[in-house]
Amino acid sequence: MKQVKQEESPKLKLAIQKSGRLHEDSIRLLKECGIDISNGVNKLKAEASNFPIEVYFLRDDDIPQYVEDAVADIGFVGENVVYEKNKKVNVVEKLGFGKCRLSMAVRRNESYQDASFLSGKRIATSYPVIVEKFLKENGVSAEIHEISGSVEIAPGIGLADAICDLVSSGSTLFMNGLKEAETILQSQAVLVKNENLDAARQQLLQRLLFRIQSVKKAKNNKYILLNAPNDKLKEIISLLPGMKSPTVLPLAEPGWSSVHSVLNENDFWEIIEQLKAAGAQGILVVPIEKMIV
Ligand code: PRT
Ligand code: ZN
Repeated sequence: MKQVKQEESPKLKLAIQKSGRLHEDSIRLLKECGIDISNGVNKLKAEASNFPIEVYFLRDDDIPQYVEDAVADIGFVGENVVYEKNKKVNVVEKLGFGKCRLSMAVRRNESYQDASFLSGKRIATSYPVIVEKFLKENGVSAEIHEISGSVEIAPGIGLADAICDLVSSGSTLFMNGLKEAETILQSQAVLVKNENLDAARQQLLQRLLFRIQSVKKAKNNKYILLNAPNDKLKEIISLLPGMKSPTVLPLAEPGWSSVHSVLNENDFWEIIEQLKAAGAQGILVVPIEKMIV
């Protein structure tokens, strides 16, 4: 009997870093999005059991190329890598982890005022494309030495007068007698996509993005519960934004109410102080797991 070939439903192919600084946060984000992947530490590929997605484990440097070539539909990768590789991919969403900055650094005793310091000097970096663009924008000509690792030792061994490298805490620079002179790029992990996703995959991406955005919003917000005397309610409510407006419930004790709301992490402490000053008591703050708005 002739078999009718079933049209396979599409899967979204996602590339993430195989190992390194972005690996665990990438897996965690998927998990927070409710996507369980069989652990494929020593594998190239893993499948999700509950979302049409296939995860490829790759070196971060290769991810932009794979996404441009549609070997992967989307990828999680640092903006620093995206801009350095300069491939044809679209940056769709910042992911909120892997934060760092790409900075110029010089010996601690040098006085760096601006990019003109670099004129005629030797700069060691793993980011020649970004550095060249920076020099061009600043009308400075300098010699770029591309090296792939341990860039921070270059000035100490006389290989360069300055370096351009990723910095997070700054301790690597400090330990090598260097200081951060100028930040040229703020970076974090981003979701990139192939420029020509078909409609079915674009729809899957929208579903994934909806989940990622809900996870990110939840992380930036806290749920707050407090008790307020009724004569102070108006003032207290005016301090609280809430998703629509705060929920107010009467307490068993006459003259008191319980107020529930959502606060943004950024103005959190300031609002708590104002709430206390306005007469709020028994303030409880709890994390939000997902936030669908
Ligand atoms: O094997 P693969 O090629 O995939 O990994 P990799 O070794 O190229 O990259 P990896 O895992 O080191 O970093 C992956 C991504 O993490 C980078 O592309 C950045 O987007 C992001 N990231 C965030 C960082 C840092 N913070 C960071 N601090 N990447 C590197 N560093 C290094 C930096 O190069 C320097 O050597 O950490 C040192 C500085 O750190 P501090 O804390 O001393 O300032
Ligand atoms: Zn790499």
